Amino acid sequence: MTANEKFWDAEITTAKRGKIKEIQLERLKKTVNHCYKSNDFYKKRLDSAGVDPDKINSLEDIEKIPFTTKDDLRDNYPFGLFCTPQSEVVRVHASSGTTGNPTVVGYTKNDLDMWAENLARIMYDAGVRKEDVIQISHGFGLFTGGFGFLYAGEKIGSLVIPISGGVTERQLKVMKDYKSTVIACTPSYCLYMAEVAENIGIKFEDLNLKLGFLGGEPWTDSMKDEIEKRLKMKALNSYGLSEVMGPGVSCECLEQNGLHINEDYFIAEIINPDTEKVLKNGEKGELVFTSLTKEAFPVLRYRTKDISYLIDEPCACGKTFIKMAKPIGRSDDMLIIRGVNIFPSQIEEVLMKVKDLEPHYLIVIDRVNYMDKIEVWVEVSEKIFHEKIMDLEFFEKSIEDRLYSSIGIRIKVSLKEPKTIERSEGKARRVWDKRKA
Ligand code: DLL
Repeated sequence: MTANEKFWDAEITTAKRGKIKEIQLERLKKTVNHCYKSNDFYKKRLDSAGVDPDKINSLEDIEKIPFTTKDDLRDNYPFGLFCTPQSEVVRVHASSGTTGNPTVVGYTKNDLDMWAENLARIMYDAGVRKEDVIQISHGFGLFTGGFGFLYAGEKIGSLVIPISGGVTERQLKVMKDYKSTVIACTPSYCLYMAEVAENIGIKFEDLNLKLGFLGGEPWTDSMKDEIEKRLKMKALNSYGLSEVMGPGVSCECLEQNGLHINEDYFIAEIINPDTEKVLKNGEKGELVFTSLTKEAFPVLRYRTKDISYLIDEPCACGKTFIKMAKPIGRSDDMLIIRGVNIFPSQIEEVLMKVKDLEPHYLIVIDRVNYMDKIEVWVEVSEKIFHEKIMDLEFFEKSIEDRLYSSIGIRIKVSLKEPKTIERSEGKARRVWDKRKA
């Protein structure tokens, strides 16, 4: 691998599709064999589906392999799906496990190196260089966000600030004093930083930020516009999940119209979540990933529950890796209200386009007299709240109409005083479901 001026590894990221598929097939065969030979769970699964790992002859054969789910990970808690002896595993990460056993994932030394390579490539291709100063405001700990960016930044040779999330005034001081040029955090945290900066009189136009790798949660194009406007930087959508690796599975290039998947390390499929049938490129469904090089914790057809679609068209950036559309949310975050399926991101898309609203909202679901009720709390700007220059009731009704014409059901809007909705330093909570309380 040799980096050129534009690409970290042009030989692979701009390779012909046929070449990429060749690499994928060779690595898929290896991975299926590795799982089969080193792990009882996978052996039983493959045997019961009649899959002979030595008979994977084409990429289409992947469809014969059974899916792996989060429940499989939980049932084998903590280390049951590891495919190397524990002595080879040098790191674990885990989900928070608020709804059951956490899911634990392991990495060998090679896995950590591969992770760094994946994300370094993404960042370098978006313009990050040795001279850059990368502020990592993702959490460090069992969450994968912080460490992924740390390894990648160091691999490029940039100066990395592992500041983690929180203590926002200090974050901003560091950003100013150390002249951070790149930031990695959740999009909701960016907006919180923008608000704190305004309060303490820091202006982003006076800082050096130029690029953000933002992810860990769903966010809309309108949110991107807001972040770019307020933080005076380009905001790229970065996607990943611990089960598959962490951040670095896919990310937008500077064209910002889809997230290139690191296809020499992962095969992506989209399935219909109900029938499990594989869908065509362009059709919306659940993302499924198979890892191609992982040693300690390979995954075969892991069902992510994230809803997206694949975009197989040439990209002006020059990379030939297929793209995925930004995930609109997880199937288990989808709200079904009076028979209509809604993702919180659809509500966000509407709210963010309304002038005089702040980008802070909470969707509140309740059941009253056996009927589901949906309400959205959203903050208004300081100006219209304090100067009372608008009839707020009329304003609420006009937002309700906009939501209705875009989503198709009536959602009650409740305008809130500025700075009353909880801010997020990591993944934002967008829904409060009182039915589950
Ligand atoms: O959130 C990994 C990550 C860290 C990605 C930092 C990007 C930046 P988990 O905690 O395992 O890992 O959560 C993974 O978060 O299945 C999605 O539902 C959601 N998610 C992550 N990135 C995005 C994104 C990390 N860009 C889960 N857009 C995933 C939408 C995202 N959802």
